Amino acid sequence: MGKQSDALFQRAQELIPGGVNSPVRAYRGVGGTPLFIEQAQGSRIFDVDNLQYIDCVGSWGPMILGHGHRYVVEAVKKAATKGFSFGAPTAGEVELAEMVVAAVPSIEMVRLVSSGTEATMSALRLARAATGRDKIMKFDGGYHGHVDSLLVKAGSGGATFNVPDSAGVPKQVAELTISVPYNDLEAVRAAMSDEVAAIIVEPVAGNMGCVPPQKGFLEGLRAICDEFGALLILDEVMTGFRVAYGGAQSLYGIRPDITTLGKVIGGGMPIGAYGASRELMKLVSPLGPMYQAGTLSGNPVAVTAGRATLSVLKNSSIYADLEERSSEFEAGVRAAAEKHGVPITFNRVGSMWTLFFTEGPVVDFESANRSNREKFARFFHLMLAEGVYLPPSQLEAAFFSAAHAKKDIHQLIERVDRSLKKVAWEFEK
Ligand code: KE4
Repeated sequence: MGKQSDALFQRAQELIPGGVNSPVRAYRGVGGTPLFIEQAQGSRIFDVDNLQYIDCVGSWGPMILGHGHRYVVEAVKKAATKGFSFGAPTAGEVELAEMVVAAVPSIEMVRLVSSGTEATMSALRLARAATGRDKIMKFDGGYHGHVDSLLVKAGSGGATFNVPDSAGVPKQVAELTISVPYNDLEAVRAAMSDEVAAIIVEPVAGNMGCVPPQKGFLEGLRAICDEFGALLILDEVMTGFRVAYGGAQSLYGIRPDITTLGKVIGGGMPIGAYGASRELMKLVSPLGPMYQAGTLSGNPVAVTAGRATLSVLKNSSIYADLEERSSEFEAGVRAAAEKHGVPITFNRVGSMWTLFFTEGPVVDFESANRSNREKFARFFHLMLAEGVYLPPSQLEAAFFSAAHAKKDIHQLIERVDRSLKKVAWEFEK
């Protein structure tokens, strides 16, 4: 794409596996050289060759306000001058905890960590400590971070690279994880037992592409967990404060036992969190026997970014605006696909969405995998050339932010139209 990105990628590949610090960034799912990003502002991202793109990745979810939101930047600048890290409690952590507890009714107590992976890893340990059971149930194509127990039939990069079961996970550990198809309550019931400590689920799947829960699915998981004495973990790292201020659980009216959070609550800085009832969280050290710790947990600068982000989101019209613009975009994409005769499925919840190159419906990992990845890869590069930065994998969700103005949406629809016209010409003739 650009000379500087090419040169940097050459250097990076000598020093960092795949030249990236997270696999999906390497464009293995779409081919070509990843863009190296120099800066971003609002809905736009700029690469090191100073080429500009409308950003539909938003750092994989965190940047719901758009890049460089003035209030957040000023708050972080101020916090940084007071000190980066103390390894001691700070008032900001109490305030962020109060905001999370106030926003998510199922959370009475919360522990801050530094990534979504740490959050889900801790949530599993808490569920096992609380139930005394070892088995975990997850869903094919579900991705919950790179936790050993959860790198079984994993989505996101695992699925993109066709390595859903990671090397290096001991067989004895992997055998404790049961994975069944998403949206399939019969399969859950058939695989369920009183050895299962918890079912962990993305309440809206985002790591096999965006796959919403079918009617009754989440309610069914709640009932099955209650019947078998297992805990329900809603992994809201992606959906928390994204699909609604109270997360997917507030949207669908589901009360989990444990919730994991990340991304938006850090506003782009490294934060994760897990929360539950007071009774469950009293098991967590130093109160109880379940150990979890972190040098930078509750980092004051990261926490400031999160607090500032949530305070802008709270009581704002942002979610309504995101819904309106995202649905306008969806209508435009559907019309363009229809006009050019390209079979697609468009799944969306709020401002998280995926355009699948398959007739659909896409309701689980198997149907998501029926997508034509070659078409997606071509579409990805056509859109990149049009100045649109999409997630470099068919099996990832895309995101809009509050900074995506109506004009951005209109430009995006025009660019999708031109790109789908070319895809039609190249694949559908
Ligand atoms: P992190 O450890 O990457 O902060 O969070 C892991 C995680 C947990 N749960 C859900 C539902 C997630 O979506 C994620 C991370 N999402 C991916 C995007 N598919 C992060 C992008 C990446 O791996 O580079």
